[in-house]
Amino acid sequence: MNHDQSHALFQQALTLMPGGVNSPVRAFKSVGGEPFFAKRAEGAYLIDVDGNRYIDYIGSWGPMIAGHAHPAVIAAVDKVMRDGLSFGVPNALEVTMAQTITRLVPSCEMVRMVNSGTEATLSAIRLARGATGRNRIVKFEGCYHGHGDSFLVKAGSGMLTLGVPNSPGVPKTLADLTLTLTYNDFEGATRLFAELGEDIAGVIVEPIVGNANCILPAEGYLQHLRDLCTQYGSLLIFDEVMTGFRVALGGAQALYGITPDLTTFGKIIGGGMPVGAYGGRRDLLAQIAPSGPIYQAGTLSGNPVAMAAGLATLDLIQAPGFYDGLAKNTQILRDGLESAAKDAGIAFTTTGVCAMFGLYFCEGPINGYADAMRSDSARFNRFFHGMLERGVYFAPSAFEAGFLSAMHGDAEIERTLSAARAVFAEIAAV
Ligand code: KE4
Repeated sequence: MNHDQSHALFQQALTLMPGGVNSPVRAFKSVGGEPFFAKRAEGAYLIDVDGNRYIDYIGSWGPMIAGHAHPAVIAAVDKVMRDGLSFGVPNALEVTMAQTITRLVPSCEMVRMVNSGTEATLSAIRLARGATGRNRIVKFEGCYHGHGDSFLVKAGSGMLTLGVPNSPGVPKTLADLTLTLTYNDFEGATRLFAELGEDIAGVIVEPIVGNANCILPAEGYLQHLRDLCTQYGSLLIFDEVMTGFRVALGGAQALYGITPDLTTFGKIIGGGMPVGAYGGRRDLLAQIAPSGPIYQAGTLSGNPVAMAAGLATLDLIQAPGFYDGLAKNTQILRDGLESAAKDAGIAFTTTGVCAMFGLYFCEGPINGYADAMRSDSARFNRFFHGMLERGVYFAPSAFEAGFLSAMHGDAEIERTLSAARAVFAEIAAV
C-alpha cells in the first residue's frame, strides 16, 4: 500500500498538533508506524488520502453503527443545516432527542445534552457529588470515562495504551478522592463500601468494559454494585457512552436488567457529530442549573445539526432486527477469527456482546483486567499491521474494543477472515 500523502500530512501535523493528532489513540503510538489520513468514508469502509480502502472495525470509535455516511443521516443533516448551524436558543430537535432517549432508556426520566462523552461523565460526577454532598467517587481499573481530572486515575483506553496510569496535571488532592476498584471483584467492592461507603458520592462503571479491550461483567456483578450503592446511599452511574445503543437498543442496562441512578451517553446519539448526554432520575436531574444549583452549561449543546445526525441514527437502529443482524455478524467474525487462529496454532480468543468485541492474543477466559493484560501486545501489533496492509482496520491498540456496523456484511467478514488466515500464518512463522 502507498502511504505517501498520509506520510506528508503526518509530518506537517506533527509540527502543529501534539503527536500530530487530535486524540492520542489515533497516533498509532502503541502499534508503531504512522496513522493514515482519512479522505472519506462510506458504509463499512474508510478511504485514505492515498486511495487505500479499509474495512473499518472502529467506526469513529463507536458512533457509526449504521455505517459511515449513511444516506438517511446525510439527508437529515443536509436538510437541517440549511436553516442554520446553531442557534444558542432552544430548538425542537432537542425536545425530540430528549423524548427519544428517555423513551428508549426508561431509567432516564430527564436528560441533558452536552458535546462529548467526557462532558457527560464529568457532569454526572459533579451531579453525584452535589446531590449527595459527598466527595469520593469510585471507578474501575482499566475503565475510561473521558479525560476529566477525576477519571485519570488508572484510566484505560489511551491512558492505558500510554502506560501512564495517573496523568500529570491532575492535583493529588483531587485524585485522592477517586477510589479505584478491580472490575468483577465482588469482595473488593464490598470491603470498600464497608470502610468508606458513607463518603462515596457515586460509582461510575462501564457496564461492559470497552477501554481495556472488551471485558464482560461477571454474572451478578452489576447487581452487586447496584445493591451496594442502594445500601450506602451512593449513586450508581452507568457510563454507556460506548455501550449505549451499541449492545442493545436500551443499552447494557437493558441487557442486564439493572437500573442505574444516572447514565452517560455519547458516540451513537450524535451519529458522528459531537454529542454527549447524561440522564437519570428526575429528582437528580432537577438539581442541574437552571432548575437547580448544580452548574453545567454548553454553547453548542443540543445544536440542531448534531441533533439531526443523532436522531437519524437513532431512527435507523430501531428498525426491526437491527441488533439481531449485528449480533449474528459479530459472532460469525469472532468464530471465524478464533478458528483461523487455532488452525495456525496461535493462542487467541475473543470476547463480545452484540456489535462490540475484543481480540486477545492469549488463551481465554477473560474475566477481568488482569486477564486482559495477558494478551501478547507484540503479536497484536503484528496482527494489526498485517491486517491493515490487507485493507482491514482494527483498533490501533490492544486496549480498545472493536465495533461492527450494520453495513458489515458477508463480503466484509469473508475478506476479513481471509486476510486473518494469512496474517495468523505469518505470526505463527515468526
Ligand atoms: P469522548 O469525550 O471521547 O466523546 O468520550 C469519552 C468516553 C467516555 N466513556 C467511555 C466509556 C468512552 O469509551 C469514552 C471515549 N472512548 C474512546 C475510545 N475508547 C474514544 C476514542 C478517543 O479517545 O479518541
